[in-house]
Amino acid sequence: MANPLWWKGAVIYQIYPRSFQDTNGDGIGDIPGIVSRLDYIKSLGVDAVWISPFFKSPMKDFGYDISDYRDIDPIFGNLDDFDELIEEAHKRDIKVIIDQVLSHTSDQHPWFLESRESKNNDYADWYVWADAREDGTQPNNWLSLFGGPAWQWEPRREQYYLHNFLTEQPDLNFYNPKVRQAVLDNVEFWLKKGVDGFRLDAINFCYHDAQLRDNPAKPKEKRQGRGFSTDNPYAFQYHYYNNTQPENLDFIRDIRALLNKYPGTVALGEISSEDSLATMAEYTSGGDKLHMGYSFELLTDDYSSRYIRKTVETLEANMREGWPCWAFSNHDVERVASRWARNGQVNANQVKMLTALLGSLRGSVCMYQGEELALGEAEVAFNDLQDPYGVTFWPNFKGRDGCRTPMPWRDEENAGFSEGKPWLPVYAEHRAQNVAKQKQDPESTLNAFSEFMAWRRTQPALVEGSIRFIETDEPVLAFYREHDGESILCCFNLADAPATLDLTLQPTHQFADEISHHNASLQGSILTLPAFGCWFAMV
Ligand code: TEU
Ligand code: CA
Repeated sequence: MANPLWWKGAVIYQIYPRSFQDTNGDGIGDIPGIVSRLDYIKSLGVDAVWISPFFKSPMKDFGYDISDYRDIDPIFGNLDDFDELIEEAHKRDIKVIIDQVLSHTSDQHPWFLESRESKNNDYADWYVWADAREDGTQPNNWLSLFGGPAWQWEPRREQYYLHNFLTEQPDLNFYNPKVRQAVLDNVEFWLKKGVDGFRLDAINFCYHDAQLRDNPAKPKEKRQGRGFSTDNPYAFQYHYYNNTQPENLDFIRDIRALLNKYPGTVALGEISSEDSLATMAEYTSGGDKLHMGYSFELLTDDYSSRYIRKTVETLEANMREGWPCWAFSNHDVERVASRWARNGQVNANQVKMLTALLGSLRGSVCMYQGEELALGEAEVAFNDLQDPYGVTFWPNFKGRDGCRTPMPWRDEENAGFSEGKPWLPVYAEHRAQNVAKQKQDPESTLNAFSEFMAWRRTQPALVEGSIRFIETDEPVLAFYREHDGESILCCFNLADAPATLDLTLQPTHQFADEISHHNASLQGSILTLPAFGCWFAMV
């Protein structure tokens, strides 16, 4: 019997399908491309894939604007290809998590095309419609994350509709029970297809404040950008009312009840609220809501050991029943290899250490395609830019294309990604970091990644143990993972110069060979970690 709790401590490899592997030369990655790379994914030693959206879409937000929830966009293939993907992944014991974008649809979705026509059609109340204020302006001060007001005027109805993201992504009205049921039916369609779970996009955005109250202003010193620049006016408000309403919890319970009918399936919620650590705890509590919350807290610029420890401890303290999911990179933020680089230089040893650190935190982890290769953020010229978010805020914020460029597989034109012209150029520096080359090199980050993951699997304390930090000074971070009477001490040097730690203990076993890429040495009680080194020992 398969383990229904497979997701606890799982390593989840995130695939951005447009940029993974193209098989038909149109320059866009596709589902057959993912199938063709399943052996590679297996060799990484990961448990699951999370695939960003591949549903029918006008692609204004590259698939996060869905016009048919039950079909594959022809760019990516068809439903038969998807069935094959599930079958081939499962043959290799790889679980498949797919994205579900429930809070909004595309403006080309049939529900919206009907809804916008009049105030009394069958779908009139399926989206969030509101009258203009007396002077004709928007109903309130809510903003779109991607720029401008969150309200778009619709002349057919002479009303505004709400969109938290692009104008082409109208928000569904979850106060309408028909909407909730229709959304759940779409989710069930994929459960019946045999998926193992969902990453629930922007799941705290389903409900808005029914009274449409204005969001309060946020003082300058409180503004911070997680994935968006602090000069985006979105950062100038507290988003108390346009998302994270208490009603969300009821809907999440409905999702969980549905998943419970399909044992072994999992819900990983993307939560980006004002206080996302507290919200994550709330959204994953009680055993009747999300299985896992996806934390944004390590997608920030701060990599100090102080910050990482505080973040993890705060979440642990809040989250008693829930299970966290950590990530350093995804398709929305600058890749960690450059975001946390010193002097702008991607450093292979740092990336090896970060892989080990992420893989040692308590929780599940998402590793984004290319993280195993130490890919840094690509520079994308304005003329090549695809992301509308980047186009709006250029050059202060360059958008998300820099983390979305194609995977480099081989050292050749277009890096083995496509026979045609890629939708975003392959980044020249990435070509030299290609998979084929790294496979040959015993010291590569790719091999360090697979070796670490293979070793991690043999250590239940790392997969499911508790976490307890010890006092350290910058730049060292150290904690115990404990499980069933076994205790592994995990130490990391976050800086580009050697550092020491006084341990006053004698390990029963040091893991040196297993993680040979991270050489450290213990003399007496003094542990010396080389630049970006790490060290593991059984104590
Ligand atoms: O992102 C939603 C989201 O809230 C994050 O982008 C977050 O707001 C941002 O990083 C700042 O905190 C999801 C998808 O990941 C993104 O690609 C889509 O564009 C967006 O939803 C709309 O569907
Ligand atoms: Ca293709």
